[in-house]
Amino acid sequence: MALIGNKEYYKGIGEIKYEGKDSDNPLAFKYYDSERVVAGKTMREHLKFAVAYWHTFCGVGADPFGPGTQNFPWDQPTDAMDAAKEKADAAFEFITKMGFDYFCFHDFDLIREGTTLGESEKRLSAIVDFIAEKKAASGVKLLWGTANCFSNPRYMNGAATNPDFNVLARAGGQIKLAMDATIALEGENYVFWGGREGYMSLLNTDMKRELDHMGRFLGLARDYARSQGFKGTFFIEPKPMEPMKHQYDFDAATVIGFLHQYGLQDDFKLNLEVNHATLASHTMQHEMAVAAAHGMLGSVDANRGDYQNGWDTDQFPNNINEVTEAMLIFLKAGGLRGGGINFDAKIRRNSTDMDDVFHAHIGGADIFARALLIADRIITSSAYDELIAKRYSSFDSGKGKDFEQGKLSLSALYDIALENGELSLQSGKQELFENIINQYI
Ligand code: XLS
Ligand code: NI
Ligand code: NI
Repeated sequence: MALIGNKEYYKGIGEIKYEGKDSDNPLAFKYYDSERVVAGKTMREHLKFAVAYWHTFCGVGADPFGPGTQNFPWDQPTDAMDAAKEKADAAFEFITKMGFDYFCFHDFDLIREGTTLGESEKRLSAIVDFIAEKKAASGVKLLWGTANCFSNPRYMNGAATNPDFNVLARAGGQIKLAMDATIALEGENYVFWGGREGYMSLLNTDMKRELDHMGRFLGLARDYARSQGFKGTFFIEPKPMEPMKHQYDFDAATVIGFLHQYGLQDDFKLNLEVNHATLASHTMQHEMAVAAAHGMLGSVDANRGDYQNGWDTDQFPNNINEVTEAMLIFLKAGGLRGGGINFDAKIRRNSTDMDDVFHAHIGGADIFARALLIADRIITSSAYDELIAKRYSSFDSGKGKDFEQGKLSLSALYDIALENGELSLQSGKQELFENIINQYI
């Protein structure tokens, strides 16, 4: 395959191809057959896999107990622009070798932040020009861009919810530039993950004022992007905590309420992340069902947490039962509203070979492809849909239908209850449902 830069970073690894489940080639897809049609669309169209710039090309494996373990050649140059170009070369080499169509970034994943906002602006616009050429040459697209308004110490008390107006203004300036970069790279969506929008202690926090600021701020950001011709969707990515003790974008239900409160519901949808769902004591399926019920199932950050310790470990997905249940909701919702499946996941600190990140993304793509196939078979060939319909069939006709159509009062319910007398129990049949999932896996 043709390399775009002149150096090869992932040496000895070619384009990853589909070889089927009986292949014993570890560097091949076993289930992700990009052009295979499932439920009316190719796997490529359904899944829109994206590589997360931050984990795959910036994260070097540091943890609170020790420094990074992965020494990337593109981090060597001392000049910011040289390092950023090398990183982009490596990124496009990796994404094209994987055969994926998309990537996602934070502003300062692309290039190191400058010492002033003006310097950062120059750096960003130079690297955006460079990446625009690589995009055009490779056909790789931008699923979404975002701004990192949580790492720099200036944001320790939040960005849009900072009690200091000047920090809020700085975040505004930074997000304007991140939106400019996203628009210049033809980003299909723009994400807000409020990394420090929340509080460490409620004692020093005026919650109502902070929420009002965040609502107004997001409206300004939307208006700016729209004025620049951005037609894509804005996504909020819920997460209940970490780094803050409590974050305002707690979960899907909280964010949907917030969006309606501040009049943002027509432009914003949700980008849901598996490990954020579990941190909120939900399953990913729950979060997706909540979003889908409101027409706001926008995009997915795919990863998984650790079942024993519960942290935001951002591991690559590999639990077929969970992903199958998620893909059932995905298919029933008619897919994602504008987004895709972004692998917001990192290899472990002790995974230090250059091929480890390939194994990680191959596994991630395969588990989603396999789950998509299984979910489609459950919907088309099993009794699953029929069983659910049966549970609700009392609303399909008669008084149940009248209720759904708004034709009954509470007194009418009283009359029906009197007339019915004692009711027989209706089983939820949970074990039967669980067995169907298992049978089709
Ligand atoms: C962190 C978030 C972050 C967002 C983008 O937990 O998942 O990576 O996806 O800022
Ligand atoms: Ni996360
Ligand atoms: Ni994420």
